[in-house]
Amino acid sequence: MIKALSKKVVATAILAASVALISAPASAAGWKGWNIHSADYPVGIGMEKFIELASANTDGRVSGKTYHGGVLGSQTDAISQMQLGGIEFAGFSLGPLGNAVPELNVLSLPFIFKDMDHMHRVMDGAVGATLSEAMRKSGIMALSWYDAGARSFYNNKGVVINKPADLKGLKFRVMGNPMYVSMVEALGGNATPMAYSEVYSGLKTGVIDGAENNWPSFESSGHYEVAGNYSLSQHLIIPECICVSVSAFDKLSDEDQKSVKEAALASAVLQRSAWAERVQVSKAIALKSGVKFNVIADKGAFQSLMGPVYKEAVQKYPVLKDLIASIKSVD
Ligand code: GTR
Repeated sequence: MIKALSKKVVATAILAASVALISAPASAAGWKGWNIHSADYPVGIGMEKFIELASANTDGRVSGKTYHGGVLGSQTDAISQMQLGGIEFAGFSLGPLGNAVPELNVLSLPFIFKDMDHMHRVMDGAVGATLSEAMRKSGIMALSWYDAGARSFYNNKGVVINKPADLKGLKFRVMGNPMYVSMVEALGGNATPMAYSEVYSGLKTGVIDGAENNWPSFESSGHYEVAGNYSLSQHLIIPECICVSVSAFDKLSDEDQKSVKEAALASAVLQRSAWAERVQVSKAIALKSGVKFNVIADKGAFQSLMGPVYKEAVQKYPVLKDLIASIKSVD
């Protein structure tokens, strides 16, 4: 009986496997997705929704799996992997992507956006479309924009940052884009680029005195356990994307491309609402654990030191001049 049953089970399994094989899409099966954060982080939630909808909308002609927690390497590694065809989709920060796409560096200019709403109006409008178009040349394209809040400074030296002079003598970790080094130096601090995965131990061992990030990353990475002062400078608002490899996307039919794009747009709606919730949760966790938090009353003092950063950026990337003007013209 047991033998007979197991034969039946095996036969059913073989049948199911062959049906799956026959119906498996030839072109876009098994897209690999990169995420630096955990699956329950807003980017992870968005990416899971994206691939689920992309698959449903294309009757399985597109399918894939998201690798969370940075197991596929740093963002710098993932960018080259996507350009070489090893990764098909990702939840990238547009900050470090500026190294591959000059236009994107406009988003790494400190205080370029008035607030999150302004950023949404810009990214969901003509500037967002221009940036998306510019990205294609790098082999990476953005299908929709995700939220990543505003980044603020935190440190493990007990310094309450209220004015630029408070950064003096502190060494901050920054993301891998030289613009952030210029930014911290213009404020009077020291900066060192470092991979995200190394920041926790850097803070713990004192290799760095501080870093800068949004509430969800400050909390989910555990940085709040080793850096007890968070000062709300909100100096950078850098969106993220559901990005796909141009070569993988171009292999799809027009209809499937449209479906995949729709999946990305729908996932962004979910990601943005998950983001808003997570900001509150993360802030509460950090404060409950004893993090000292201060609102910087005079952000103008920080802003007024950014002239050289803008100047250097425009000299290096002349294309930024018009983009800055376009962003400023959006109310
Ligand atoms: C996070 C962002 C990551 C990464 C990280 C960092 O806010 O979501 O993609 O850019 O910051 O500081 O490296």
